[in-house]
Amino acid sequence: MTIAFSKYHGLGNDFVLVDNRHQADLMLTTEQAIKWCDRNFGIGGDGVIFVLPGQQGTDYTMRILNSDGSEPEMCGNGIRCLAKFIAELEIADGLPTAPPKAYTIHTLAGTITPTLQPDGQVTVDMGEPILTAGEIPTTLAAADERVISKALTVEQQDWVVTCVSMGNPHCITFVKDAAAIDLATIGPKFEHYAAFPQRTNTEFIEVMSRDYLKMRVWERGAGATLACGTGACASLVAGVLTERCDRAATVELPGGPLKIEWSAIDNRVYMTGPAEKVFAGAMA
Ligand code: ZDP
Repeated sequence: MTIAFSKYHGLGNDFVLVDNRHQADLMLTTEQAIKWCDRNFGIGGDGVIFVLPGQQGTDYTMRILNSDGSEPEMCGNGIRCLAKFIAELEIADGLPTAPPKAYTIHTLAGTITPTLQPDGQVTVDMGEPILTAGEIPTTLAAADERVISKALTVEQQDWVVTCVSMGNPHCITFVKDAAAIDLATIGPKFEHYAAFPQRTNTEFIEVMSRDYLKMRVWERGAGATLACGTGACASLVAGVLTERCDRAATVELPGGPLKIEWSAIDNRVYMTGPAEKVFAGAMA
């Protein structure tokens, strides 16, 4: 038996999407998902994303497995891809999908709402950032305190870090030269650092101006990727908390730019960026 999939990417952060709307259990085992993500022995991807029936009144549920098989709470680039995938499935079902069209999506990080824009971009209401150490989670501060500009020694180097959760954990460090960071060496040391009990995603940010950040990322469970939507949101929040940037900025990732805004009105973070279908197929 083969299972149909569609391959999408958001700024080069690439995912295999599976129409899992007819059942509440994932159609793939963890082992299958790992194999599908393998760029030599499988389809290739930073993760597999499943669209399942909605829960608690939402239109759909999203679940994602990282390329190492672990399950993150949220995925910013992935949910833009998911919105496009859902539109395609609904069109195939004969349902009207005229942008702007919003979907409510249940995730492990709560309800997230992507909206398809007439120009093909997707804007996502990513919810409110979580700033207390206990919830992120990190032990770099007391459970009810924030972690803003804390000194940390990783791999015999001194860093200053700010921690933010967008449902999933992020450790942000502002650097002079993001291109000079040896991600493959330093990334895993942050990911597995003892102060991050759920491991962490790590962003290295170079501030070009108050409304333009350059970012490189080492993702928990997926390694160096070309883009990370939750990471771009967390980095903008960290930039505002440390008074480095405005509440709205462009975050340039290796795969291209995202527009991020942390609203002063509702405290929610809004992300706008592209999502593209690459190909479809069926896999054993
Ligand atoms: O938190 C994690 O384990 C991440 N690897 C999840 C994926 C995040 C993603 N890159 C994003 O865009 O937010 C998909």
